[in-house]
Amino acid sequence: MAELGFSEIPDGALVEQLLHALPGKVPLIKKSYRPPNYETPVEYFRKPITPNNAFFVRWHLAAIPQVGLKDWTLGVGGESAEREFKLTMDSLRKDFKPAQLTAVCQCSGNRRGLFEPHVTGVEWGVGAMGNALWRGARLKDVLQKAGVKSDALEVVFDGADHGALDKTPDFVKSIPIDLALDENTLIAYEMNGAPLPHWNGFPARIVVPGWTGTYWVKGVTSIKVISKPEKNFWMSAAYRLPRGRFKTPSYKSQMTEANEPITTMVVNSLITSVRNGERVPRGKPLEVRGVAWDGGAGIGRVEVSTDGASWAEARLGKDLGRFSFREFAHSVPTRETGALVVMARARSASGETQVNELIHNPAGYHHNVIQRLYVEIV
Ligand SMILES: Nc1nc2c(c(=O)[nH]1)N[C@H]1C(S)=C(S)[C@@H](COP(=O)(O)O)O[C@H]1N2
Ligand SMILES: [Mo]
Repeated sequence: MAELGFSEIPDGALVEQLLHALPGKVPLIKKSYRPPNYETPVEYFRKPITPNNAFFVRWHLAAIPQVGLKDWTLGVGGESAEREFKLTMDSLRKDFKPAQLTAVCQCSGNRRGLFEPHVTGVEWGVGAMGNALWRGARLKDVLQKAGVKSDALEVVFDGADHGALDKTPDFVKSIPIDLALDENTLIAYEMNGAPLPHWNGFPARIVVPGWTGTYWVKGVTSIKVISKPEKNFWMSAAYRLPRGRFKTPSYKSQMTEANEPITTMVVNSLITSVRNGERVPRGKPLEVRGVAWDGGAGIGRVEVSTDGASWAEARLGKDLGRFSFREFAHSVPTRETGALVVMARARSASGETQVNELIHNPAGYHHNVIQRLYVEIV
């Protein structure tokens, strides 16, 4: 903010590892203050649900208005909707049957800071993600009320935030019409049984389970059904991957010769019980625990290795649904002193596995390289 002596900081220019608490949040790892980009420290992933006050914060634009419930309305319409109307929070809560599901929200660029060679953008570590129980109206029910015309192609969302000095294009995102009509796509007004924190999209956000966080528009104020591909900076230039580089579904109406939008998350895992460089007394079993997730198939299995050659199947925790974190645990005996390399490899129910080598892409997305944590048994 100006009073702190910052001018506008371009996305990702300020690389910091300071812990700092935004109002209503516990101290998180600050990447930039304006716009606010804060990641969750690893310790909060030791439980499968990420608390609201520790949930990561990612904004592209610096002006994020404090939305009052009395002033907030959600406009629904667009050229491919039969009707146009505005919803209040009261009507969103009362006129549509509430639905809930547990789902991971992960930034496309989570782990970008681990890319080698280095790419520009917010230099995230491993914590630009969180898992929560989301409750709200199904988007399809709201769209049904509006009436979806047969030429509908995409549904586009806008939030209350905008660029400072109007230099940056407004953050607007669209999803394919079939995904918008999927029963799991929500307009969420609760997160883990409480209203959404301001930083995570109060009073309502779009929840697109399985898809990366960029489509989960926060502080949503407008939903439009459109018949042509949405073309704005955030759809046409940002959040794109070289065509065919990942085995994720395509967003057909948004493909170009060169690239395509990012869609679902790739399978991944995070070890939460072992610190790189940790020294463990011989004879005490090494507990390897963590969470695994993917783009919506669900986790099939997680394997653990301490030598990079042999893999043992870990126990999986409670199934909280195919869009959720899945806990895993494996106990490794430590009979001899010496170095171990602790690795976890998740496999989705559809057979995708984490990779050994980084799949490079210019924007630094989809980092799911198997972690290697070195432990010394002493
Ligand atoms: N209105 C608005 N919604 C947004 C964004 C934004 O900048 N503005 N960022 C998106 C991106 S890129 C991500 S990763 C998620 C982050 O959600 P969180 O801040 O609740 O963790 O919000 C998404 N929704
Ligand atoms: Mo993101």
